[in-house]
Amino acid sequence: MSTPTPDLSAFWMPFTANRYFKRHPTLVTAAEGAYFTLSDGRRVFDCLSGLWCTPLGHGRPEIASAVHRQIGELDFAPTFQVGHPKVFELAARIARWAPEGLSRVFFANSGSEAVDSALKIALAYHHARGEASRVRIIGRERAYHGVGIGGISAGGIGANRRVFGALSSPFVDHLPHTHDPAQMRFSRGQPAWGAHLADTLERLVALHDASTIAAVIVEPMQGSTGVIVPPVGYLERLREICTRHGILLIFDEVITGFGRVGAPFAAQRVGVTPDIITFAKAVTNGVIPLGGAIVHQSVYDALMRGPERAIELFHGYTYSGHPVACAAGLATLEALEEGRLIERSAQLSKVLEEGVHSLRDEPHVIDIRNFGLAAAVELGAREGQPGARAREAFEQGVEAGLLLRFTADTLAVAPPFICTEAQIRDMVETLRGVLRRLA
Ligand code: PXG
Repeated sequence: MSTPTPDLSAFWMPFTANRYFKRHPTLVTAAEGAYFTLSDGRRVFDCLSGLWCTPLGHGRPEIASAVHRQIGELDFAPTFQVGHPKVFELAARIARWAPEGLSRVFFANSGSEAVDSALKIALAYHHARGEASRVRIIGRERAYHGVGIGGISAGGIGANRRVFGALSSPFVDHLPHTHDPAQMRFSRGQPAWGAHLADTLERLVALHDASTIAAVIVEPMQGSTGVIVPPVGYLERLREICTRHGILLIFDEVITGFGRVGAPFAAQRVGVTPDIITFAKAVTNGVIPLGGAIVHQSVYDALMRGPERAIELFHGYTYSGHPVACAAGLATLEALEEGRLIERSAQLSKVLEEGVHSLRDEPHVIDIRNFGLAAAVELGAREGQPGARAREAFEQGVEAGLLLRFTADTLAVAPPFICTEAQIRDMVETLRGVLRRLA
């Protein structure tokens, strides 16, 4: 059964080639489990769990009924000066999942807001401790921290920063990214080479002085720029240098949080505890927007000073801790726990690793990377047409029954935790067919 195409002109699509899309539209009209249905009735496998945000698969009845119940009971309540029970419950539940010590949760509505909140908390922390000169943020090349002003300042994607320079913070610097194909091409999981790249932080400290640096923010695994996996020992070394210089370490876990890398957070997977973790996406299984920052007790405590009736942090959103989002979050975390889905994610990641690395000798493949239940297949760019080959793979993927994600010439997959081993193997075999048909 096919659904008629509406007038496409009014919606200005985000991060999309609007004119091209509107001439070649792909419309998604329904979703169930690990599949989307397109407007022409075809089903495609949801290779990236939405945009990394639906690990439990689509159409979960327990989340739908929690949301429905919540709207009937309390559709909105402010969290400025008053509270409602579910926001406290969800904060406590998230804190229970977080590494030891990260016990305070600030809510926002998206990953971008989560990042901006975390950066503001870092500045406020140093200010409260009498170190107001610590205003500089250290990000990393190829980092994606969303599109807020803080996020683009710390982020490392030229196109996201270039036009907006006047709005972004001048008090930033960047670590080098860790991807060196000559050293790590086709690594399985964490590359053995590259821990020393963290030492650049020492050079940035020497250059700017620790007294000007508030925080280092990194994605433990860089997701949106093509699954760049942390070298063994790299995050450990960043932690050590930050601690030595009184710099806060922020892990942006908007993609890696809630099981994607086989542990509640990447922090636990690699055994490194940051001072702040940002999250969004999977916390509600993508059903209702929600994000936030999980903050170490000591950072929170440093701000709980001054007169008891005074606001400690001048920051927050109308929808910080929206009751409907909290209901969706509680139902999602309950389902992740009940279904032992993080263990399942870890289990499936082995099948994904075997599968994607079997594509090594297929046409155009120049690198394959994987970490947890996420992987990337990088293709050689077509002469003078960067991105064209991956776009063709994306389009052929849809024809073959896969909704892939591409960035430049890299294809990314991060299937839902509820899928079967057979579905992952099928996804890989379908992708193999697509690669063989590429020009
Ligand atoms: N931090 C990280 C690490 C992200 O990956 C954000 C912040 C921003 O989140 P919001 O909710 O403001 O979009 C992100 C978002 C992709 C893709 O295809 C990745 C993201 C968003 C859209 C697509 O890899 N990451």
